Amino acid sequence: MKTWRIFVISSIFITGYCQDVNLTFPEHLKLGVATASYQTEGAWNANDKGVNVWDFWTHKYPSLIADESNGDVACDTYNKYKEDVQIIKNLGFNFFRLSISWSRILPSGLANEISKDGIQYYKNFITELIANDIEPVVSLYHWDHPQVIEEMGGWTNELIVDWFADYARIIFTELGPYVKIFTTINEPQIFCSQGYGSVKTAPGKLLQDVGPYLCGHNVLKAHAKVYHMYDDEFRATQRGQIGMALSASSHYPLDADDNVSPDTAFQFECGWFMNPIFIGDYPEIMKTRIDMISERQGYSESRLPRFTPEWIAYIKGTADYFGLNHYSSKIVEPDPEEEFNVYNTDEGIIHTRNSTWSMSATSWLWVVPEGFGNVLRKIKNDYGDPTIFVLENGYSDEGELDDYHRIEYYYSYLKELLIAVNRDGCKVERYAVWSILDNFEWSEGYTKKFGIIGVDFDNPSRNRTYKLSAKWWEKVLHTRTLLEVPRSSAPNNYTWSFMITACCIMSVFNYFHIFR
Ligand code: GBH
Repeated sequence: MKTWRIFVISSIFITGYCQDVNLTFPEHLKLGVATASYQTEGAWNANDKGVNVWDFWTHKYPSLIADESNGDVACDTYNKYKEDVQIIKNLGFNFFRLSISWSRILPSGLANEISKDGIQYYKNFITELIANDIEPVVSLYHWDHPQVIEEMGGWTNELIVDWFADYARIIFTELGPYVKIFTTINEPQIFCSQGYGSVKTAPGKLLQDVGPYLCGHNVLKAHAKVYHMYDDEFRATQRGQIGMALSASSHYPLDADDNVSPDTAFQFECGWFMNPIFIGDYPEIMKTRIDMISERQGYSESRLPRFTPEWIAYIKGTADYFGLNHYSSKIVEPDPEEEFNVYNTDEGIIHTRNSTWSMSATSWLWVVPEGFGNVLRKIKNDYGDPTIFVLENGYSDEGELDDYHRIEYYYSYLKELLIAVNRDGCKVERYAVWSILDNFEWSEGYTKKFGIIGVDFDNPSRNRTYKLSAKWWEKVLHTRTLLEVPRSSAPNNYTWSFMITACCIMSVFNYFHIFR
């Protein structure tokens, strides 16, 4: 009887611990960190660097930034990149995602004048990474185009397609020999809708309704042109991969029977760019809704511009991987006012959250680990099982050094990632932490921190400090296994439910034992 009892109790524990998930990172899944030029570099006027839209915007309208700050110095990565490379090497990350500042390479915005200093800075940075066994992953554009280009209309002027391609050719020529992964453009849906339809991000032009789609249209053309240029002029010798990065949330319906709203929300957020690239042309739901609403608003033509069949074919297939930035999820429902023929937004969706989701320091970032797995599976199913690079994933707080919540976030999200990869076969080959350093968080200034390394922004030397999450990551990287959140952290739901179940089963067993 006693042996039996021991057997039952130990099986409860064993089933508790041996979850059905393989928590080991497969060999082909490389782990890295991500940053962006304006958010980290500083040196905004070093040598001949030109002014970009974020320099101009933060200097002219400081009140639009939460703490009235800017990226003039930021993390001073421009001067401290060697120190950062050592940190990344010691932690054991496989790759480093950085972006290039267009106006540091082309002070006049255009290709007539190339900055030797700009090229040299990135060459030094990238060769330093390679010398330390860290793979460079390079974005050509993370929101900071030259102000002079903006004066000429920025992303709303179709000529930017050629200007961007000229800039890209210089990067491929100078840096392409060292770089195997390029991202053309980071999160166009954010800078197109917020930069050309609101004052949330530079250039902050209120071209409501029309501007965002015009921007998106030129982004897709510019991306495709650069992709084809890489194919024609560089791929044979450089043999790299090139794609675009989009942020995509998971969407859950408020009403379980609503099987339309989640996909509609996804199409307006991600399909806007990924449908033309992976499937061909804008998503049907965007075309029908924007056409219909534009007509009701009295426009003579749809606010969503159309591609010719030639452009549709030219854009389709221009990605060697699906670049995904993922942070959070949303609850969605149809806007009830549409029943009365009131159209408040093009997508016609109300976004809320589930009250059980815990929050970060950032208003839109709720912790919903299962949403990560969902979005990976949706990409696999909807876009033909592409290679996926997760190029950003992270959590914000107020800057605590004992950042248990950040570790819990990474633990729970990575577990979902491993389920999607090891169980469901999602082809994820890169995963990047956003971010290695606390940095300039756009309109939130330095008030929100995403780093696993803290930066002292009050100190001119911008000292770096390891947070607990960096130390946790170091262990994960050295074992290539997802490790439990350190003990002193509050038990998570899983631990609680496991303990309660174990107690119940044991009492039931005792009950029978006594009355037998
Ligand atoms: C990333 O974008 C950026 O690429 C990176 O530069 C940035 O530092 C990082 O996020 C952290 O913010 O629900 O209407 O309030 C994330 C893009 C922008 C996606 C805001 C979610 C919510 C808009 N996110 N968006 S809303």
